[in-house]
Amino acid sequence: MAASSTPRFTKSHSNVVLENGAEDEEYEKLSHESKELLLSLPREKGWGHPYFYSYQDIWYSPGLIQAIISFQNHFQSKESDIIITSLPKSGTTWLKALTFAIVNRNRFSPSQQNHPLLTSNVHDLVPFFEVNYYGNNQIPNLSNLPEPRLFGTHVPFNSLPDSIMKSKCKIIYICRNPFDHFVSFWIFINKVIPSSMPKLSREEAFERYSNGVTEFGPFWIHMLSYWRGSKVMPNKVMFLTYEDLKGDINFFLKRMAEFLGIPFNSDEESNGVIESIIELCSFEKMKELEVNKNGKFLQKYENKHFFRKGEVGDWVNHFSPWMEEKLSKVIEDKLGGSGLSF
Ligand code: PAP
Repeated sequence: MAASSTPRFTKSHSNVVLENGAEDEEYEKLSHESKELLLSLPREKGWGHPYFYSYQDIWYSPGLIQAIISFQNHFQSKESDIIITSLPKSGTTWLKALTFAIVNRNRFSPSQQNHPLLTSNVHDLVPFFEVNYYGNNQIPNLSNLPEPRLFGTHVPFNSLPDSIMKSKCKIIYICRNPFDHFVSFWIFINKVIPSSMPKLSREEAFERYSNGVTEFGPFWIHMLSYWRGSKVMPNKVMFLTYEDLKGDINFFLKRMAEFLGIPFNSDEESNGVIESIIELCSFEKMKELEVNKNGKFLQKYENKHFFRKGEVGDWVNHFSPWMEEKLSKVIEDKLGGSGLSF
């Protein structure tokens, strides 16, 4: 079916079938228990999936809920773990690369020609709990991974496993100005949406975004969960924004290394290690790598879609005045008084 035609959904609450007969593959693979759980959860039309379901106040596609429950029940944290957390499309790729380069700088010099970040997509080097490890009904044994273990997740703070909350592991979070966040998300989803589903118009996507219905949204609940976590547990949670990193990457790179307990020493500072990491992880460098031009993540997403413009303020090219007014109001309503602003 052509991506431009518009399939409709027929729906019993136990199955999701597109009018053209294509089923939501992800739904079909779920365990009986997960399907039962979905029956009890609020549901809204999704982006890139027929439906999202609200689990612990956050919207997810069906497969993610099963994976997150497994992650919550089975993951055993170690004190040395480092967890990169984010709202999708907020700078995850960049933050993972920076963290990988900082943590492994004694194993892999950031200026060396065969650095892993030059040949691998960073999402393969720092895998996601809910996608790579606990997706597809897997319960992985992660105890033998080399330490410190680096993981990624989009799960909000309040839904992280108890094991993470009880351990002394470190969490670095990144989010982004909702205006640019919306644009990045909408464009990305339309690039990766299955051909059996219609692309989302800007207006339709914006309506859902403003109502909080995005995968891992509402964005304000996600951001505030980590914002508050970072206030209550500043040694455990570091809160960053994409705009922070764009504004002064040198300063925030040093802060990250200090937060992780591995500050740059004066030799490293004078030998240009910080600048080498910044260069290695820069948008321009990463976007042009062969692996990021032609490779795929999870045999599904083309790596090139993780690199679009990499700018602050691109939203002005996509918003009309009514959208600006509406999103400003949502931000004021939801984040006003929290101390978090963009
Ligand atoms: P993900 O959640 O799917 O992993 P994520 O990396 O969080 O995506 O966000 C993608 C955004 O970060 C894109 O922004 P844009 O759509 O506004 O362009 C992408 O271009 C940007 N990005 C990716 N890598 C980098 C980087 N190394 N430096 C700066 N921005 C980057």
